[in-house]
Amino acid sequence: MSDLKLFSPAKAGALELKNRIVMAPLTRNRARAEDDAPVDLTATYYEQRADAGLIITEASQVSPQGKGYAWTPGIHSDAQVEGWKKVTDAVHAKGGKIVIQLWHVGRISHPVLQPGNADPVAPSAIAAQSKTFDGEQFVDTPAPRALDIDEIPGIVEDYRKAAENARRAGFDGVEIHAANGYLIDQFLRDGSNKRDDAYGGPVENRARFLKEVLDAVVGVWGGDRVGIRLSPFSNANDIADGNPQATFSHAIKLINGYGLAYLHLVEGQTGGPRDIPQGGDLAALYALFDGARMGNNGYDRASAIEAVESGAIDLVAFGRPFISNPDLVTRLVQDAPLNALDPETLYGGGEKGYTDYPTLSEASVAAE
Ligand code: 8OZ
Repeated sequence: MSDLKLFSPAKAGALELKNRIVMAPLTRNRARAEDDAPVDLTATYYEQRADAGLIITEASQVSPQGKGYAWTPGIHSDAQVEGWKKVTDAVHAKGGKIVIQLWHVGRISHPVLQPGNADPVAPSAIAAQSKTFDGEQFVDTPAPRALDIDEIPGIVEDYRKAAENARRAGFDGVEIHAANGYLIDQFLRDGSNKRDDAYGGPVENRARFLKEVLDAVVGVWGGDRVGIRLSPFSNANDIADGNPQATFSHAIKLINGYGLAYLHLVEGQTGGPRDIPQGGDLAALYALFDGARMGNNGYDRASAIEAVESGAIDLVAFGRPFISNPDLVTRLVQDAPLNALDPETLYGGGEKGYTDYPTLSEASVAAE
C-alpha cells in the first residue's frame, strides 16, 4: 500500500511535499470581523491538517476592494500578516507546507462589503447572476463598475504587495486564484470581458491582466514557489466563455512560461459534477504545462490513487473531505472510514465544524 504514488513524496517546483495529497483552498468565513485577520482558532484548524503534502489556504483578499464575502481573511494589513504568521508557524512546527491563495473577487461582491460602500469593480459593467453573503443575509451581486484602464496597475500592485506580505507571514509560497468567476477569470472570459482596450477583445488581451499579476507575484517569489488555480469548464459565479478550450489553452501556454510550481485545475463544475461539457478536453490543457499538475473536484480514495498512478495528474487536492477529517492522510493510507461533513457549519461560526472533527484515534477513544 505504501508504495502507492499518492502517498509518496513529490516535488512541485521548489516545494518538497511529503505526499501528493493537498488540502484544497476552502472558504470558512471565520476571520475577525473588525479587521479580516485570521484568528488563533484558524492556526489550530490548519495545524490539525498539517499531514497534507501541501495546504492551500482559503482564498484571501489582496486588498479591501478584493473582498466579496463577510469574514473572509485578507493579506493586505500588518494585523493580517501577524495572524497568518501564527498559522504558518503552527503548520511548520508539525512538518507541514502551506501556501496562501491570493484573491480579488471583482464583481462577486456588494457595496456593503466594499470600502466607502463603492460598487464592486470588474472588466465590464455586467452583473453576475450570483449571490454573496454580507454578514446578515445572502444578497444578489449587483452590476459592477467597469475598471478604468488607469486603475489596473494599482490592482496588480495590490497582488505584488500581498505576495510580499505572504513572505513576511512565513508562507512556503502562494497560489494565484484565477478560477471560479472571480476577477482574473472575469478578465479571461469573453462573457464578462467586453472591453475594447488592451485588456479586452482577443484572448491575448483578455489574458493581459493575468500576465501582469503573474509578473508581479513571480517577481516576489520566483516561479517555483507560485501555483495557479483555474476552472476552465466551470460556470461558477455565472462566468461564461464562448470557447473555454481556446481561452485556457492560451492562458496555460502563457502560464507555462513562468516555471510555476504547479497548475491546479478544478475538473468540471466547481463543487459539483465532474462532467466536462461536450468538446472540452481537460487532458489537453494539462498537457500544455510542464510542472506538477494538481487536480481537484470530487476525488475519493480510489479515484485519487488511480489518477496519480496513471500519471493523469501528479497531486490531488481534496476539499470537503479535509474539512471533516483533520487526519485525512492517515485515513486514506489506512483506507479507514471518513467523518461525514456537517454542511451547517461550513461558513462562519467558531470551533463547531471547524476544529472539533475527531481524528481516528480520538473517535476510537470516544467509542470506548
Ligand atoms: C465558497 C464560498 C465563498 C467563496 C471559491 C473562494 O469558490 C471561493 C468561495 C467558495 O473559489
